[in-house]
Amino acid sequence: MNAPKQDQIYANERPVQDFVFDEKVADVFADMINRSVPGYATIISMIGMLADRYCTPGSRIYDLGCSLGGAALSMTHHISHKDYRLLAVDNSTAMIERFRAALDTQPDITNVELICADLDDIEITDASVVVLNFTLQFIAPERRVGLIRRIYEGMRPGGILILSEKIRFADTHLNELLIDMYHQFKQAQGYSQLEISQKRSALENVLIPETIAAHKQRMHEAGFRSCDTWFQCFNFASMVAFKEIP
Ligand code: GEK
Repeated sequence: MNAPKQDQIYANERPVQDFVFDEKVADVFADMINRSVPGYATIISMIGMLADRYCTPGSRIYDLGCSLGGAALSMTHHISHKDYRLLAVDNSTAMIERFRAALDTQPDITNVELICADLDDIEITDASVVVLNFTLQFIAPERRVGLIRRIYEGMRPGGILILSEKIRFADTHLNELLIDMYHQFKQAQGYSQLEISQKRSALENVLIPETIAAHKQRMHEAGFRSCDTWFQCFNFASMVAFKEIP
């Protein structure tokens, strides 16, 4: 396989504009997310393992905000049976087109459906596994509770929701420390100070992080009784919530 194209979007000085998932971003996204999210490869692989454990026969699996299909493809590779449908949704045409092209090279995968739509406009039903891998952070905060509720309602009892997010910390000192450590991580991945600061400005109004406590409370309000963090590195975490069997 060819090495992914290197992300140089913020390498040169440019006017501040809100970050969007356009052609330019989609083109370098594999490199961008791997060098920008500590533990991304581990999270992707573990999502596959979790899905294998929880995907029940005849159910649906959702990858919401699928981008190029990292989580979706990991799930298809890990789940030991084929009796499920995977719906991968993203509202970026550029992402869905590239994911579709990648799927076309894997004709043995026949149970994946790609949907180019806003998460507000899709129906969630009969789901045993739902994945929001670094997507909820891009949804306006006031729309988040409605989405988590719809996911809960659309899930089979015994199913799981996996929610990965960039997080913030209530303690100011800890928050600053972990952001700083994150920036050190990005530098170690080859990003310059200019790239780090320009990307940070572009994401300022677009990616709104919350505390783990806020996520847990929202999940609880939506109906999930069991929810906790299964992965964390600096200010990035992944949680799993379980829909109880009555
Ligand atoms: C991965 N999960 O590689 N409706 C649909 N899609 C949306 C919406 C929305 N309202 N808002 C944002 N997106 C992936 C990575 S990236 C995370 C997810 C990141 C989509 C957006 O187009 C983008 O593809 C994705 O959510 C977020 O496992 O870039 O940090």
